[in-house]
Amino acid sequence: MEQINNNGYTANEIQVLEGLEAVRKRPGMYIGSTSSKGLHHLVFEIVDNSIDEALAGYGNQIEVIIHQDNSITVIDEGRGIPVEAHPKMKIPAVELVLTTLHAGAKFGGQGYKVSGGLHGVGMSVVNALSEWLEVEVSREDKIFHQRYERGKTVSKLKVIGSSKKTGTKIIFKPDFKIFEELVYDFNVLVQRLRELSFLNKGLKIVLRDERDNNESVFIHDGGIIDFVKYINKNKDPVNLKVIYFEVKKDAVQVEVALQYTDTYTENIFSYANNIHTQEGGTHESGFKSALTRVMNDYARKQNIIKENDNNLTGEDIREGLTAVLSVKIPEPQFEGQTKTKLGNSEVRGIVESIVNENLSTFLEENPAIGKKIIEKAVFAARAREAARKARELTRRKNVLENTTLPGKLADCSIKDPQFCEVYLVEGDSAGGSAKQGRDRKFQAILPLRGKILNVEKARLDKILNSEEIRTIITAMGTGISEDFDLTKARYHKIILMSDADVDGAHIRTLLLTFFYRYMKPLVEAGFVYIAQPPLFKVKKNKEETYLYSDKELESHLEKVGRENYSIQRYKGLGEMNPEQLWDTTMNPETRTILKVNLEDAIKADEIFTILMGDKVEPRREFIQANARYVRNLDI
Ligand code: 0RA
Repeated sequence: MEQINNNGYTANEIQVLEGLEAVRKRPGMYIGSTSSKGLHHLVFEIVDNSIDEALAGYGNQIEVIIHQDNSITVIDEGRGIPVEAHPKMKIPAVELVLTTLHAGAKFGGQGYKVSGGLHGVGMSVVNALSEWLEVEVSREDKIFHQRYERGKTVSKLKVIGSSKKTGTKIIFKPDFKIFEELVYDFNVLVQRLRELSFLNKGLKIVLRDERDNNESVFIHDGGIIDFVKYINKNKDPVNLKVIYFEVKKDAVQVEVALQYTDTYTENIFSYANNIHTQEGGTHESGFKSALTRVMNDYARKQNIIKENDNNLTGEDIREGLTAVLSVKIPEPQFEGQTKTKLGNSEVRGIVESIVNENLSTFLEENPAIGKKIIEKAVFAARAREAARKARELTRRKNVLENTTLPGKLADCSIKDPQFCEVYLVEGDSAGGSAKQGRDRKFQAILPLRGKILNVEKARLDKILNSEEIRTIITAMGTGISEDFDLTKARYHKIILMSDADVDGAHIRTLLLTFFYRYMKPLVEAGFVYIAQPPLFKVKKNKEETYLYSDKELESHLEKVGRENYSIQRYKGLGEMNPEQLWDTTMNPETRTILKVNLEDAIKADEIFTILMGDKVEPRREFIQANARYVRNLDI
């Protein structure tokens, strides 16, 4: 006879419950964090399962609803989670899936399981971390229902109605005992659901927010072709029609979409089983080598590059390229620091041969487009050669002057970069105050004169001709682009400090654009910050208070009473003396600095293209739409 404890569970099942207790004890191990990120992760975990069902050919619509109380419903039109009793455990399969770690894999393990990928912790983790969760399965003409609380079953699986349709509906409320943040951000869900709809063509995803009756519907019959168009919507294309092919080989499904634009940046977004492989991997390297090879072969065949000319480099060929590469494979292996690098070695050759064959064919059939693309790459190669010469010149100059560091940099005395910070300061006068006010042990100051070159509108050779930019590069110590080396960074905090006015905002954006385009790993490492100087000083009797926003000013004035006070509005950093600058903006004990976070590379690319690129109309729209958030953003 089986031991039954006072919860009414059998010994077998107790083990199951203990499994989920582990999830509640260390949620971070299963969903990364209990911050807002983890909270949103719960939704994606459920949605991934519905997408697996759709990819297996069952159902093509998924609905996500945010309720008033921030509980979430996910509905799909798949087969419905099986309900029959597990032969050994004697509990319904659906209950097992929701109360056992990794039980999902035991059922119908066919097809490409997204849920076997990066996150793939299974729906039981969502259940464990929810105050409550209810499931409704429509199957066999019936609707089944079951409820759980904090991962524990609280009601039997019951038939609550009948239905001719099939599908699964899951409602859950994230547990306030687990999560630091309980409010869902519509835009965070939009971002990922839109991405999923691009990656799974024809799949309709509806997102409804009952808190403010907002709704977005995502459906892209063009799949990743639409994705590329979306990324390029504010750029001018070289090939109007997106190049696309989709091929399946040895259970590996490969989809490629690409379009060249007249920009200078390379944008390759690669995915494996719907997971953005930020660190690349075998699929991406297979793609890149095929692209380089096909383009060079074609250029030689067309006699655009001659017998004695060098080959075009991969970088020349990828200048201005936007590509989405999506592979779906049975058992993806994720490696790398953030587990976003595809490791399956067999995928490299498969992608490489597919791209070789299909891209060659495309170029043969579309010679006019092929010629345009090759000519662009040849131009890029020339510019790169000019840049290389400029760079060598810079190197040689530095050697001649016998000092790598620019004269106007006031360096810090400590040498361990981990503890060092550098302030890039707008203007010589603020630079002077900062030099006097700083703690010279660990704070370096680099004053910048006025606006740096807009790197979005220039190629590398021109960029390197700018003295201001060369100064920044030498001060950072890392080199740029292909020469960039994060381990050589001289400071682990790079703090942009500019005036709180229109020009200051412009300078900040120019600097950010430069760091994003030429020293991206520095941004990704979280080394780039924005200083927050105060906007106001309120003086009442002898007491002075610094305030950092209009809102702060308002609530401060409520407190002190609106009599006998004076307000000073700071327009520039130069209006503060060294001591004030230290107290308000530079002292690590009291200052606030904003870390520049570019987790979403697509969004970041879009913002920089819009803000710094050629087109005026999207820029105006962006600024109008974001005016409330970005004070004084004027480009
Ligand atoms: C296991 C087996 C089968 C379907 C599912 C799981 C399934 C899971 C989820 C999660 C959300 N929606 C879902 N839809 C289906 C196959 C069942 C069969 O063969 O009928």
